[in-house]
Amino acid sequence: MAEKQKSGTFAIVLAGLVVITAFVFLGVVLKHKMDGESMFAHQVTPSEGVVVEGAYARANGASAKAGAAFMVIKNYNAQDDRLIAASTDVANMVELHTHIEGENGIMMMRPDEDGFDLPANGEAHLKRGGDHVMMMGLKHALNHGDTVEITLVFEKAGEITIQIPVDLERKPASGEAHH
Ligand SMILES: [Cu+2]
Repeated sequence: MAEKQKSGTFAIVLAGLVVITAFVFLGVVLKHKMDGESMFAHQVTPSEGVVVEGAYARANGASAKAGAAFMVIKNYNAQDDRLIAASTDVANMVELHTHIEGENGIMMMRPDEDGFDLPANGEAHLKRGGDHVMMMGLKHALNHGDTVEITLVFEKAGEITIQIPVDLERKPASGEAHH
């Protein structure tokens, strides 16, 4: 009888240990998930040698559902890099877009899945009628003078967050088409 009770107690203790171990494991997994909040946090190091200049954002009118951002990205590093993603709080979705000429000769924009080349010691020009950061599903109007925060994600340089002005008055540089 005493022997039976003993093994019964042992079984309960064992079951308890299994439960505790499971909870500890779950806790570790959850903590990991929260630490890795940013999708790219684990695979990039802080950016160095990549500089963004002349950036601005615009949208076509206060009721526009989408806006775009343009800039010059300079890579002072000796290795090629690539802009692979971007995000912002002002839009539901951000895509890297480029313009291609359609069958009818009309320029159309489409997502560039590969991202934008950023050659070693070179530049990437995001401009009207060319490559641009597309902000889709704007949560509010982009008013002239507003500031928009955009995080750019580079393959090697990692994340760079920039504050850029909404500029509805800037004209495309000569040779650039309207967005
Ligand atoms: Cu676009």
